[in-house]
Amino acid sequence: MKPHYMITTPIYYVNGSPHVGHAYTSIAADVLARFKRLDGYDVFFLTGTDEHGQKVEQAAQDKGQTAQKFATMVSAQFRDMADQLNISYSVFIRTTEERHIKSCQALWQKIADAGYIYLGAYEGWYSLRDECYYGEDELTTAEDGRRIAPTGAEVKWLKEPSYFFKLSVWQDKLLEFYEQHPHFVGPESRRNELLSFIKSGLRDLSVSRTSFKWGIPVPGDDDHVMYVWFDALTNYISALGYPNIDSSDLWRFWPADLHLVGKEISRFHALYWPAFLMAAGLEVPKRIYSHGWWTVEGEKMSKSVGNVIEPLKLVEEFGLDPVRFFLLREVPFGGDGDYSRQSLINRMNNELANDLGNLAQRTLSQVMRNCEGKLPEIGQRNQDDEALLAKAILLPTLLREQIDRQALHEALETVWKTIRASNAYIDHQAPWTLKKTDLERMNVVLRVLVDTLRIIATCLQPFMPEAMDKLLIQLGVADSERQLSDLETAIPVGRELPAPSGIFPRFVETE
Ligand code: ME8
Repeated sequence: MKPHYMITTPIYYVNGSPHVGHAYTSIAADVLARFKRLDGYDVFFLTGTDEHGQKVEQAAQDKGQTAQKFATMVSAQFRDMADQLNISYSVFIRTTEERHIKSCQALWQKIADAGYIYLGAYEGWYSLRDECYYGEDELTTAEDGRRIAPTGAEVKWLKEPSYFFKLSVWQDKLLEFYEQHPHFVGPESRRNELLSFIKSGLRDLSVSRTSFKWGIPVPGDDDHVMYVWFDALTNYISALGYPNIDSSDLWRFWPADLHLVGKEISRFHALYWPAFLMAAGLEVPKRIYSHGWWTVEGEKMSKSVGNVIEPLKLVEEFGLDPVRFFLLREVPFGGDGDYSRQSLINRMNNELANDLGNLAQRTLSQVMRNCEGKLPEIGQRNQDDEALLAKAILLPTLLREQIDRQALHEALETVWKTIRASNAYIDHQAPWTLKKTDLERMNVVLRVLVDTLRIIATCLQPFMPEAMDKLLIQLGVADSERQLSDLETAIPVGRELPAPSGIFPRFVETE
């Protein structure tokens, strides 16, 4: 029996096309999912689209379309993006699917039956853009008198009948939960923020709307549709077959191991969602990790500035794996990052083409030329050989721990340290001169390099699946030998390697 692991991305709003921010979360989640599979886990990886709510209704109206048709079109763009980015999702959920709607209504009913939902009236400062209310103390006033939310969105005074979720009664339970699960929220700074938010006092949460129709009807009261966040968060269990938890084979994946989200939605995931689940008597996910936000050449990405980076255009120009690598290598995961074309090109040329690409090329071309293209014997190793191999052999252990902390940038830096050490080793050992002086030693050096490259390529598969597939083929590693656990078994001496070819071309600006 394999251990199991469930990971999710946010489900993306279909009010606009996918951009590099969405691609970032999906790629990061994909790396984590692939790493867990590589390590022998049975992985359930969920992504999808969030299709209800006033923002979507309005975006559809602006385009003169029905909300359903518009949502279907934009959802297809998100799915296409996921496919083109090689995102290995298990299920792509849409919140307009019947199974999801039924699931939300069942969850609502369960919470209402338990006494945690009541009808009241809501009035307050509402932001259409953020789809939430703000307190007076959170607002600023613009020069023209408009009231502005901390996100920069305009707010308007709104009054409507509304169902409320009794969030206030969960305050102590949440605090207790946070105390008992110190790793529930990452990074640490986010956990502290959320803790002080809880301690400042939780108010009941308005969970229905009457001001628009594009949403899931509240059971027993068709005048109300569910607040889009109640609807959206439920995707994480509707995809597993909730409420049919006894008959659904997928329910074994609950509670999820990780909800990966952007930092702006951590409150929804780390407060409201656990409270809903506790109220329904369900288990709470194990961890919520929020990563930072990307800006573009120092500016916030926005349609009006015209600086939105489309992920598929990046891929077209630079190739998929270099883009995946760049996004995860460039900034510490959890912190904010800035996209700049030049830094992408630098990473591609320095770290992919020079550091890793050349190492592979230099090693494999010599095996081809000087060992008849066959894997040399392990032979008699000296201290230098053992030191490099010891570094490489340690990689899976180091990476496991880093991946479980979502420290993706650290994982890459760890691998790159071994790549740099391998380059220093090849320069120092100079197998090209050993060819003339000591053939036996040359064989040992080349074998050490091939074995080190095999470990490096195996560990990098989650980050750059296509490029590492190419490299592993060139290293003579069969499909059935690519799990972390396979690294304990040496590739037999004499295995024939195919002719090597470049894996990471240098990027040269054309004009
Ligand atoms: O919030 N930098 O959907 P959304 C980094 N439907 N990540 C970014 C980003 C940026 N500039 N822009 C977007 C929603 N993201 C809800 C979620 S979940 C139950 C419901 C990523 O389309 C990041 O993951 O606004 C962020 O949390 C998500 O896209 C927001 O996507």
